[in-house]
Amino acid sequence: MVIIIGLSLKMKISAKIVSQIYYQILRIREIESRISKEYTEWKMRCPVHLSIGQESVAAPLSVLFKNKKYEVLSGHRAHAHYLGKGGNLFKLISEIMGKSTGCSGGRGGSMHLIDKDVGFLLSTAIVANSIPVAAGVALSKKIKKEKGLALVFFGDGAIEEGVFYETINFSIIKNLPIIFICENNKYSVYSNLDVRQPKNRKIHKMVEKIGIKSVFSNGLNAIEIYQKFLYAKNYVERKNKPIFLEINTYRYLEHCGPFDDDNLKYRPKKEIDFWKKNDPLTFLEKKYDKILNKKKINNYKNKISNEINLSFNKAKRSKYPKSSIKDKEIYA
Ligand SMILES: Cc1ncc(C[n+]2csc(CCOP(=O)(O)OP(=O)(O)O)c2C)c(N)n1
Ligand SMILES: [Mg+2]
Repeated sequence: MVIIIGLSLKMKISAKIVSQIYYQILRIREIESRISKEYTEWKMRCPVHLSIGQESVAAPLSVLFKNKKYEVLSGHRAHAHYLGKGGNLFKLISEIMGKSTGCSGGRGGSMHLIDKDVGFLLSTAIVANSIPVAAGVALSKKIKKEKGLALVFFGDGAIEEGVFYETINFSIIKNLPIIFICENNKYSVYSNLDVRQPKNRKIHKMVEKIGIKSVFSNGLNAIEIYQKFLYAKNYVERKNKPIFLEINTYRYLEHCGPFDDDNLKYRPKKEIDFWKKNDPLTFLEKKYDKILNKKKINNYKNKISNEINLSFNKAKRSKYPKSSIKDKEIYA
């Protein structure tokens, strides 16, 4: 099958792309699940915001944006983006364990991942904080006439911060090479969008009215997400303009931590069941059953399991940073 690359949303998809996207979703799922499982062993002490359920948003990075000319910034829920971008699993686990072999030297933890070697510039605990920084990255690229673009991931809660609107405005005026990705999981901690934003608001439609091209993707279908990312990439690279992408998705676990918190009942059971029934992995397995057969999936699982075992064991054996460097490269 051929992929028609262009500014059309009607693209054919190859078996290779389906397999690559599925593999990356599965890989992120298995890694996040292992973090969740091992968290109670007290080897990881920093807070973790896991992306189980939301993996398909990050998966296209591994196919479309691996090159270092594409620079990624993220927020507090960043493991998936780091992994999708080609971040090293051993360095991620080391970082969460606070080891010197971590991507941020063991001093950042889960919410402060930095790995310039793969074009992952930063993640931050302050909601919306990375949005203006990403515009700065894009502006710098434009001034220096560098190839590539900036991608910034944030949640539906981040668009409630003033800096989001300032940055969208600035990026339109300056024609910045940037993709804004709003990962809409409907919740900011325990609060549903209903109590935070006007009823029936469609975020991408509201943002489009500011004057930026906006695209929505159904988060249930990872291949649609991939197609929308490809469209966004072509749009920015050919038109030299910014674009906004809203993807609806759902987190399975608690806002922060390794467990589920369904007992708190802030999310209707019907809603949780709907998303889990339409899990991104099951969706792809059903839709592309000829490509994603049992043998292939088992091979993938074995490969991923080996990678996870090696990385976790090596991270556990690694050393903590020396106290003499405790004041270096720290910002507050
Ligand atoms: C400026 C700021 N306000 C509040 C918080 C506390 N806080 C941390 S995560 C979060 C929820 C953000 O929701 P969203 O942006 O939708 O991301 P999600 O957790 O759903 O991925 C909040 C309010 C913070 N870290 N920074
Ligand atoms: Mg959210």
